Amino acid sequence: MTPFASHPSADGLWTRLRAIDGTDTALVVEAGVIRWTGKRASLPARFASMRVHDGGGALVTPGLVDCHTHLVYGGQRANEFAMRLAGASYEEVAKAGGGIVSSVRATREASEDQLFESASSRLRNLLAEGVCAIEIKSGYGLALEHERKQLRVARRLGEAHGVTVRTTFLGAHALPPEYAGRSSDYIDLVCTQMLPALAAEGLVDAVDVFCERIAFSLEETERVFQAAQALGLPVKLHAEQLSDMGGAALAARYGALSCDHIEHLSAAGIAAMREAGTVAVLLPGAYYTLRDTQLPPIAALRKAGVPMAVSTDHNPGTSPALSLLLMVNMACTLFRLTVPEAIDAVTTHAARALGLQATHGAIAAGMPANFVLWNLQEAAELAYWFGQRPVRTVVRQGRIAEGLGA
Ligand code: DI6
Ligand code: FE
Repeated sequence: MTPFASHPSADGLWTRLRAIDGTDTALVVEAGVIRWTGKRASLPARFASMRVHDGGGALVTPGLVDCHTHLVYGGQRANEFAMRLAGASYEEVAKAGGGIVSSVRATREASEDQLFESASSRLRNLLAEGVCAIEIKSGYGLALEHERKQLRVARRLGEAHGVTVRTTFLGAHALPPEYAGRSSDYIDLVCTQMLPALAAEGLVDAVDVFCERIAFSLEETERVFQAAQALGLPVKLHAEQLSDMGGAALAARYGALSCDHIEHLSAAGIAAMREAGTVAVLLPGAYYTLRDTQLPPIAALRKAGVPMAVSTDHNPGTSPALSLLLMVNMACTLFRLTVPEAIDAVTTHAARALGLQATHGAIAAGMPANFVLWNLQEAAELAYWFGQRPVRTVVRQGRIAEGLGA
């Protein structure tokens, strides 16, 4: 693999670009940072002599942000997909020893290098589509050494591929088999040993819990949030995916960055999220794979002004999705997001769901250069096509990562 640091620098004047609103635009990159952006005609004279990158009229957007993934795991679960096609429900598969726990087995068996290789090949699909920042959760190790292995791989992926990675500790994803019937003891382990140790190693940017009747209760979720808060770590939550547990309101009380899934989110949950400034992360890939019929309360979220993000939720069980653009299409088609909402959902709002709004999800002076040139005429095409790879050029962390011979 070519080291990312040897990719060509994106420094210079990027011109003949079309902004999302259709206006003619240009931008200047210096030392990997966007120094200026605006109409070409108003380019300050001091930039006029810079090396020119001709955009050729391409549409330009901020680099995409995939704000909820479980990218690092061993094996895959196509067999369960087949079981569900033969009639089993997700919960039945989980109860029969499949589900998350089967990925836990495979993840524990895999070496760090094996996990790195398999996750790298998945990550390449996302990067080729313009992803410039990604969240990666643990949660398939469920024991200190294996959660550590997953999070170390996540950090390595960021370095090797030159992509911003935010790691999320999801030790409370499922009950490991050795703790069967001892959920409270496992949560103790998560709070008093796993999380403090991994945080001390600098491996944790945020903390998440799967709050659900097949996973952890509201009370257990709160214990994990308290442990995170004591360490000064932000929280997020897998909330109200299969039932209304009241998780979103709890997460909002802890100032959560985001509540994710939220198909069964209540009016009280929405109000609490609005108060706390918590982002609603919509995951159409899981909704689609599970053939869910309970739509997230989009109209109410919109009315309340809760920012909505969209992500792949890449995971081997409920969303083996490796295309964020496909999720954009699905968020529009299945959830009825408008095109501007769907674009914000994978840029500015997704960045906010990771606490990265100062550096990602927008094209603005002072931000690191993360942007994508698309072979498209208009912004609606980003949501309209599916299965197309319309990327022309990706500039990631100030380097030309894809296209232009990179
Ligand atoms: N919610 C999900 O949809 C995934 N995890 C979670 O907390 C499912 C993960 C899996 O089935 O492996
Ligand atoms: Fe998830």
